[in-house]
Amino acid sequence: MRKFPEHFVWGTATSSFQIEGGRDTRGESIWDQFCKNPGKVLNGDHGEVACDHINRYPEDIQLMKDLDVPWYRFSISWSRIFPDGDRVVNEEGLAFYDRLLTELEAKGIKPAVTLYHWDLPQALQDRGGWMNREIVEEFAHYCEVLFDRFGDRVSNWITHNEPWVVSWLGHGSGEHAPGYRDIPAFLKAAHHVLLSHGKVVEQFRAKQRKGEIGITLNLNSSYAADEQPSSKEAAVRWDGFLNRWFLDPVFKGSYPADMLEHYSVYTDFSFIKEGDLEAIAAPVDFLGINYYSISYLNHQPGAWLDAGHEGGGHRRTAMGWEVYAKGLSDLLIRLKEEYNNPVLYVTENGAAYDDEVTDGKVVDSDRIQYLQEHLDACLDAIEAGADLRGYFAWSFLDNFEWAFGYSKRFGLVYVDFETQERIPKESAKWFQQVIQNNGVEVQVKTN
Ligand code: IFM
Repeated sequence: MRKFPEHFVWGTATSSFQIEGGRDTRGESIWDQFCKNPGKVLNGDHGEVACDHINRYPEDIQLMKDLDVPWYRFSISWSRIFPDGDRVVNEEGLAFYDRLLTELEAKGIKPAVTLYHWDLPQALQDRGGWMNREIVEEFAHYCEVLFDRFGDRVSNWITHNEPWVVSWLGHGSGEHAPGYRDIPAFLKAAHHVLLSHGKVVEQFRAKQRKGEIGITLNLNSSYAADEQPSSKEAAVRWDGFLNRWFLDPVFKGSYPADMLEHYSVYTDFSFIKEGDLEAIAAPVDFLGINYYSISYLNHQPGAWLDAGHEGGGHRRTAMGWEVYAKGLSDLLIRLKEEYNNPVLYVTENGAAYDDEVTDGKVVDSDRIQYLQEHLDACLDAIEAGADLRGYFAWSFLDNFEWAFGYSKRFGLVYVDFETQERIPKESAKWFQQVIQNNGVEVQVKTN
């Protein structure tokens, strides 16, 4: 068995829109709207009920407790706190998170709270959402309300979950809410998301708030598909698009020069104002990393960034994502080397598979293998000096997987969406052993 360092943080993660439901007790969010657009979400699925966590949270937290999970990462729904996107607070919304925190405290489970996991109030979208610079002040105000209310009970705050997804999938490719397909909008939205992060960190420090604050980025390792110099260049561009465009401003206070040049055909960057980059680079206490898969690139003229995708020959999850755990250790080591050895948490890692219930059990060996290999990769990175302090499995429950609706199951706990029955999968019991041992049995590496 390979052991993790003492005090390593173990947890599971979820997000508000994906599990809460309770649509009638919050304002409309951009995802409620998006789900209504025919063809945007598989099977016309929506988040009105989801896992009904709004009502079932005591049962869910008891399950977490039974599985010995010491930390829980969840997000707060902005539209539950400010239903109309103005500054009129919904006390009932705050009361829900108050009850959730009380329940967690009663079970000895520590909270890590994400402030934005994609469910923007529709009323703010109607004012331009992340494309309108005013959103920065709105986000800062929303966060202040939460810090004031819960700051003595939450020690770990994450400003944003996956700015690349918010900006690119939401504004560039249009696969996510609000569904724009507009490159300048992508760049503007990305900047405002990053700026809002920086402003919130600045004010967290200025008010000398207790606890730690950071940001979660979805990062991957981008490799050249072959030895061609043009493939290597494509991999560098893809890395710039997915990773460096977000890492560099947060850790270096600048956008990467090569990407500024690539993007200059789309925008004059006039949305970047004096002082913005200093604000974005406000020192964070940690970087959260959501890691799932890798990319292999070659030169493909006409494709986005002239980058074509090749398979790497690895096995795939139900999302079609290739499983390559070494991509995670490569990434963690690279962050140590190129970004001044930041404190790191894997805030999401996991896999969707086509789980089935047989005789009341879900035997999800593929997921166990996925998790085992990625935990092994975490240990490789720690041995190589990466300052990795914790790991949160995605997800605690099967849930609403965005454009894929309820068709993709990432949970350690199976959810029957008809009856809302919860069944811990074999992977949940396996993860419990990992937590209890603070270590993982190592198998032969298959990649
Ligand atoms: O379900 C999502 C989550 O909301 C953000 N990170 C990736 C997960 C799997 O796609």
